[in-house]
Amino acid sequence: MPNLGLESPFFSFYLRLPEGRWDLIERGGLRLEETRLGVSLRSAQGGLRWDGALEGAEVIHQGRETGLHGPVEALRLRMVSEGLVFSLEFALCLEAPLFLWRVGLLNEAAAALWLDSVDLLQVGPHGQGEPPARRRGAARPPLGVLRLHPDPGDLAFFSNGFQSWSFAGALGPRDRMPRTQLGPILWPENPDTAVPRSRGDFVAHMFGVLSDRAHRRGLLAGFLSQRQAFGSLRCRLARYSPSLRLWAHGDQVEIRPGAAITTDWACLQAVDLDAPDPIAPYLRAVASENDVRLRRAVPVGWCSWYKYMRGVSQSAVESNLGWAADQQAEIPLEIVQVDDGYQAHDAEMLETNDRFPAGLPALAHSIRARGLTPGLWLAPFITGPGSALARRHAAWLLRTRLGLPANAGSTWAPLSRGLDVTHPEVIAYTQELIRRAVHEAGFRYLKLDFLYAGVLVGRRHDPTVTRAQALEAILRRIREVAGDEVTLLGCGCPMGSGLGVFDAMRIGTDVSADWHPTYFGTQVLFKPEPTFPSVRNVLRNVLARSGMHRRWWINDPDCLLLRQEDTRLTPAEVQALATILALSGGSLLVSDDMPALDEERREWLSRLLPPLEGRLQVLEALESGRPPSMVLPQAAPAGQWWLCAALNWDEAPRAMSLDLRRFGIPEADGYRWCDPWGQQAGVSRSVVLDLGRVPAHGIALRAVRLATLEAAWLGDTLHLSQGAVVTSWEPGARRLTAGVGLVGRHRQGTAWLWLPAEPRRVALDGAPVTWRAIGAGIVALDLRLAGSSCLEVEW
Ligand code: 9PG
Repeated sequence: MPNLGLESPFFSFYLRLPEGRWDLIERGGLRLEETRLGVSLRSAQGGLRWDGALEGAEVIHQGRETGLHGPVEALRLRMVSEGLVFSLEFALCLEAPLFLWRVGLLNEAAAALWLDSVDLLQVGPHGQGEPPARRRGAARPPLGVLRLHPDPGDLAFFSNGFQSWSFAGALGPRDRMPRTQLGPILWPENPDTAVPRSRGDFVAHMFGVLSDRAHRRGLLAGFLSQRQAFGSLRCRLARYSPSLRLWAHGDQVEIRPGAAITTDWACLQAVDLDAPDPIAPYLRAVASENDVRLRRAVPVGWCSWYKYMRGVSQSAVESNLGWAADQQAEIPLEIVQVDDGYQAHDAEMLETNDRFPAGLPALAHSIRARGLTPGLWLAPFITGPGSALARRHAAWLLRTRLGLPANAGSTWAPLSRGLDVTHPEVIAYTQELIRRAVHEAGFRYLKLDFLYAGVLVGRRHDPTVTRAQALEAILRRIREVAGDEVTLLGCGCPMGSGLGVFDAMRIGTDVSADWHPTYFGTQVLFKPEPTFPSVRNVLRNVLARSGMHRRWWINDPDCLLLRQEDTRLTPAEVQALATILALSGGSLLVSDDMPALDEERREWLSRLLPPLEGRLQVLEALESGRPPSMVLPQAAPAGQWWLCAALNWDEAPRAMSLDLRRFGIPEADGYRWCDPWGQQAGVSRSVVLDLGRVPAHGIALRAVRLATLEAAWLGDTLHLSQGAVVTSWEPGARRLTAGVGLVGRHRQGTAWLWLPAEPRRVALDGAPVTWRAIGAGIVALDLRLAGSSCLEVEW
């Protein structure tokens, strides 16, 4: 059989026969050559490995077709070998720089097989990564080459972590894979993937991006879904011969005679590092593959955890509820979410302890009675080792092959245990828990936490499903029972498993009132921890995973802490947290003792509501572990503008500037800017805005607009968007008429306008407005808004 090929406007693909190795050549210069597949299995007799060779394979189909990912050129082959039928599918998308492929396996033999892993991609000198080849001492044939550029430059790898709390970010050749020093005390990462220890040697889960920072090119490798198997990557950076392995975890799943398994689609995307949204083709393909529907508004509210922790009480919830209800006109929080700590004991999640004398249904009712949405935390798959549940239902605990309960980490309780989510009684218990929380107690927002505890490595009641399949099945049941009207938030959840199920997903570790990880007042040992609660770790993940927002779900960056007492955060750090959470557009839950907040922090919160529209673009997210620059483009009646921010990750103040060309802002004769935190506005002829000294861990925010000859809104202290309060804008030659206000809200503050001439009259709903000229055509207005008003300016 001759070699087979596929062509798209982006790639050429060649499958070399009979070796089964393949090449992918991109028009922009990226090349993968002699890449190979492989499957590792076990039979009762011992290990088996198919190395991807396609002797005797037949082509089932070759041609153009249209599916979920638009028109593709597709190729399907089938090969039979010793009772196993391997099927291979390759597809080149014609409208996006995507290459997709997957491997199927049908057991036509008389005996069962157990799946170790399916390698979708092995390339480079270390392409095989792990054993088994090495374990058995087999000779390792040279594997192909991966080149991002003919003369490779400075490489970096972006690693997406396994679950919500895991590290996500970019790493360079001198870095080591971030790992916890707290060992098994912390939650287990994807438990059957070792974390490499040498420099430039990394793992990622679901997807990762290898890039060449000098030539601004990258390669994304990953999976479009995590329904069939968890997928991982291992990447070793070496300038001339980086290695990449992409595999699907088989979890030793049993493939009985007649049974089949097909991997999720693997995917490669060519990446332009300078594009405004460099991995959008992949992120969109994942959303369509998983039938993601964004049907909910961004959650906004209050959460009990970071103020009260396990000591939360009904009276604490009621006092914050009372505050939220009373403040609606200024601070419209919607959700009041009770977190961990209400339970009597861990066998009966919905039975409350004596700090909640009225019980959950009454509490949910009182929240609804005040016009807010009741929310509840539940951790359905984790339990303590001595819990009543563990004692009563020993068979529900997932066990290792040695019969010992699998370790879920000492996170929720010391030596936590995970449940076997394939056990019919566990499924029934979970459904009942959700049914009661939603349909009996009346909660409309559920935070489902510690979900990784459902995918520990062990022997399951149903040995024929992978960990990913087991989690997918139970999460779908949860959604069915909860119904479509309930907002579900995934937390501590393997990222891909939440797709199509959760409305919102936690995308980072827990926040805390410290910039760096701190434990009992010390940073010794804890400071470098990559996933320990801290603002630094939260912000790193928020920036790394911003592209998922409003594509995969609503990103939940974790809570905002505004308190001015009982915190180690400086005002600049609180402002950085507040600004980035708001710019991220994700869920906005505040977790303080609200009645105790001072006026300044209350005012900060009111500026963040309602949440901002759009998706934050983080300029160096794929190439720097501490990306400083971000932009949120805005378009509204007040025109088009850009919210540009620079974060100072350093421990000391630093002079910073914004080169507007890098933020996707067109070149113009001049720019106008507003600094809402610093309460200043100005004009600039230069395309580089000087930000002055940004405090340690502080942020500088500028709303930037192109200079025109028409009257323009430059920004305000009313809403962080710097323009969402403008509902209509009609500038004329001598006068301006504008609608301003936020529905149902009282707001008072300053707005900065640029006007062609000094105003003769400024009025709000006919009443005069105080204003002052601050130079360069800019006037500052003092506005007091109640709902919608009409602003008139004449000059
Ligand atoms: C309630 C909390 C909050 C929080 C969740 C989750 O590794 N750990 O020890 C660890 C403990 C707690 C934790 C995350 C990790 O927090 O993210 O918002 O709901 O549970 O117990």
